[in-house]
Amino acid sequence: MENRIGSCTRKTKETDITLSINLDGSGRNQIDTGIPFFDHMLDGFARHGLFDLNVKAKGDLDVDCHHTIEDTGIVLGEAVAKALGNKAGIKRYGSFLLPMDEVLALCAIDLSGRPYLKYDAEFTVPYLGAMDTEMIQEFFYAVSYSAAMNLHLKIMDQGNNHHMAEALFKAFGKALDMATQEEPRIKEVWSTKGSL
Ligand SMILES: [Mn+2]
Repeated sequence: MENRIGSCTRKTKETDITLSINLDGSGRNQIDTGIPFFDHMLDGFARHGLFDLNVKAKGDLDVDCHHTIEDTGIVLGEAVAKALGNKAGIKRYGSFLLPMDEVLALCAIDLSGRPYLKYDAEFTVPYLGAMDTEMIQEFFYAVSYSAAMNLHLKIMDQGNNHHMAEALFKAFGKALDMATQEEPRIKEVWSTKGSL
C-alpha cells in the first residue's frame, strides 16, 4: 500500500497554515507554529504516532495563541481525513494508556465519522510556556470535528502540568496510529452501516 498522505492549507485574516501528514511515516517532523510549547506537543504526537508531520503556521500571536492553535487543529483534522479517504481496510478503533512518570493519560478513538470530544483533564497552571492550558481542549475539539472522529481524552492520574499535556498528545498519537493501521482481514469499510 502506498503511503497515505493528506495535506491542507487554510488562510484567514487570523491565521495562515500549511500542514501535511503521512500516516505511514516514521515520526519525522518539521513544526513551526510560533508557539514553542505547542511545537513540542505536536512533535510528541508525530514521533510517537510514527507520523511524518510538517506544519507551518503563521497566526495572530500578537492577540494570543487561540486562533493559531484552534486552526492548526482544524487543519490537522482535515489532513487526517484526506489521508484516510473512505477508511476502507483500517482498524478504526484505537486506544492507549500512556504513563509519563507520575501522570497517566488515556486516549480512545473511533474514526466513526461522528465528531465527538469527551475531555477530562484539569490543569493547575494557566500557561505552559506561551501556550494557554485551556487551549489543549480547544485543539482536540477542533481535531475531533474536522476529522469527524470520536475522541476521548482523560487524565487518569494527575501530576506535573507539562507531563499531563505531553502525555495527552503522545497518547493521542499512539491511539491514532492504532486506529489508522491497516487491518488485513478487512478489505471494506468496517461498519455495519457500510460507511464511516
Ligand atoms: Mn516535554
